[in-house]
Amino acid sequence: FAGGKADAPAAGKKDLIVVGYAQVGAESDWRTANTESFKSTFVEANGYKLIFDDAQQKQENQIKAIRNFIQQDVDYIVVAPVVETGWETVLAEAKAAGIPVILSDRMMKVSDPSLYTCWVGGNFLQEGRDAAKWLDSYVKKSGRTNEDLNIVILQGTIGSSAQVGRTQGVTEGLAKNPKYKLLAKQTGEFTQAKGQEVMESFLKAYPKIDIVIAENDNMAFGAIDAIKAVGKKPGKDIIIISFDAVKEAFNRMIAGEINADVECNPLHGPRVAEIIQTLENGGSVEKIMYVVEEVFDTENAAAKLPTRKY
Ligand code: GYE
Repeated sequence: FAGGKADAPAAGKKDLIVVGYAQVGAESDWRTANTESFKSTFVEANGYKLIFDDAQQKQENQIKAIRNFIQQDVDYIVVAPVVETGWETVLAEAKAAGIPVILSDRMMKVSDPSLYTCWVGGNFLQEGRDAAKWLDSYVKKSGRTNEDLNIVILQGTIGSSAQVGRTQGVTEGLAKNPKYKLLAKQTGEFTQAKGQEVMESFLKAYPKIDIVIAENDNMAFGAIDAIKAVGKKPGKDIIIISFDAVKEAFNRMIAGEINADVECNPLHGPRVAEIIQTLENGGSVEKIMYVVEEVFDTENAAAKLPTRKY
């Protein structure tokens, strides 16, 4: 024959494992690092063929991508779900086709956990709690315990598990101290442009803002520009706490513009590959796998920067 599956693999060369990755989009530095992690891991030299789809932050696009993967009869489907809910139907279709679905990064809320194989990612609730804890220690150290502190939150994509967990962790923590006054929280969609826009409107609406909590670094970068534009000093006049801890955030901490950053590790490619290898070998994997993460601030940023991988 010429072509066709029958004569494809040469002797000794195993079939490639075909993986469809339904990615959220390209909204942030974190996301770029995550995409790169998958694209560099799932290569032919490692025995894979990757079909990559960028959903441009739209759930309907991700659902379409998953349906395409099913039609192409891929070996595994990996999803970083934009939002938590609304997945039952398409996951049931994957299950009926016998294709395992691995969730990575953000979580899904489904009534039947057998609809996906496992999940690996950051503990967003813990990250939110860690941000509030850092604020507590900052307030003590800087002797501001008797001050009323006005706080705004730039939230991520509403309904994404990264937003839900971080907002919950942060607001729980803030509620423990009556000196913390949460003025407003609003989504900046995890993007720099929207983060800047929302921060501009916060600065207009509230003459005294002491603390900004940005649910990712790119929104923090946008907020920094908005703060500078009104002649205030980010990191000094207004304390900034962020999430992700991408390289540029380390530069901003070193410059004193971001005060603290809660790490969220995007390098899930090798983790998902390990899961797939375990499954290929007939092994079983944990249902929920959290990645260990740290908190960085202006005190250790310079020392840590050389060790950072994203
Ligand atoms: O924090 C943000 C990205 O889901 C953890 O998505 C991820 C978040 C990350 O856009 O930068």
